[in-house]
Amino acid sequence: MIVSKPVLFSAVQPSGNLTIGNYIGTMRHWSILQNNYDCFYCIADLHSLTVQKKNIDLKKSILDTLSFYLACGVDPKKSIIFIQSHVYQHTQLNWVLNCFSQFSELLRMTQFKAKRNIKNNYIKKTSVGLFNYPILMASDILLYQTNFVPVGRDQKQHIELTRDIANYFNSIYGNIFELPEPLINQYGSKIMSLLEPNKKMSKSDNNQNNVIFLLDDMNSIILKIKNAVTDSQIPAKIYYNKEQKPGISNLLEILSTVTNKEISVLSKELDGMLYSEFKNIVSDCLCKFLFKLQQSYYCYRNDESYLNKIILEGATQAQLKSQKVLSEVYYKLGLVPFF
Ligand code: AQP
Repeated sequence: MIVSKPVLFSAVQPSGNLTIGNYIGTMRHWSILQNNYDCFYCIADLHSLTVQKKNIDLKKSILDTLSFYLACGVDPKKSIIFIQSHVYQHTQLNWVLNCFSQFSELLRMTQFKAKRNIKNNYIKKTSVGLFNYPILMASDILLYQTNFVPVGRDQKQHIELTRDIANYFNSIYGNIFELPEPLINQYGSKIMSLLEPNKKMSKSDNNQNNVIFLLDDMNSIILKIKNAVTDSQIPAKIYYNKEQKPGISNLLEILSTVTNKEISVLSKELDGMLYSEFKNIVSDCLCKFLFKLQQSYYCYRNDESYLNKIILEGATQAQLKSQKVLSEVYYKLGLVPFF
């Protein structure tokens, strides 16, 4: 008897250079998860159109993102890796789900409220796409009968919305969609900006010193960590408490990921150290970790024919899987099948 594995879907928008936040919040888990789940790893290129940025080479950014997926250990023999715009079913289901989503619910989305206020690096307009992108995200997830979605904490509300939309559709047409659950880790699910540790670290931050990019050179990493905001507690103490010590806690979460050590273990090891000594350890470990990741990244990035092969195979497999669900949805809606 073949026992099917639970389905897992995850995606990153190629909306700029990937950050250590994207890695810690989601991508670091992907290689392990692919052993126990049927994984769909999507490059959400259509999502990155929602906020139009100056100076972004989308094609390059898509291939960069794919190369990082591979460098993080995603294996195309175990997982389906694809580009969202290559699987037309996403935008087709998107339209249907638009018609089953509540305007008032979308108005509550905190990411929309936050992003519409960011101006400097963007063309100063709020697109309809930015407003309804959570519905495209719901389509991405529901098309594969997804059970689990590993995400950073900022995306939790969008998964709840996805469940609401699926529930509403199911209540009318029967149990068509699986209801997805978010997978959110206790630590690292919201890596904060280095200079403003109360704000999420984001690829599109105007201040690059707020962000560790996965492709940062070693000198920049050392400088950025050295300048990271901590606190003025006397005597200085290194321990984890996100409310009282957001800067130190953020650095601890980063250190924990790159050393693969529990925060409780690190707190004991670092007890009594000066903040400057602690920062040296963080930048040293981070540099070693990112240097290795970057080496692997460049091996893939320099082989575009291999990347194109993966893109083609991934799209073919994802189209096959998603068409089944889309056809069922169209059938339930009473649309005439196209032969
Ligand atoms: N700072 C973060 N800490 C933990 N997880 C994070 N994620 C993003 N930033 C952090 C998670 O990474 C996944 C992919 O994110 P995305 O690129 O699709 O969208 P985003 O959340 O809008 O990411 P950014 O970096 O903030 O991009 P921009 O600046 O373009 O909006 C998601 O699971 C996300 O939670």
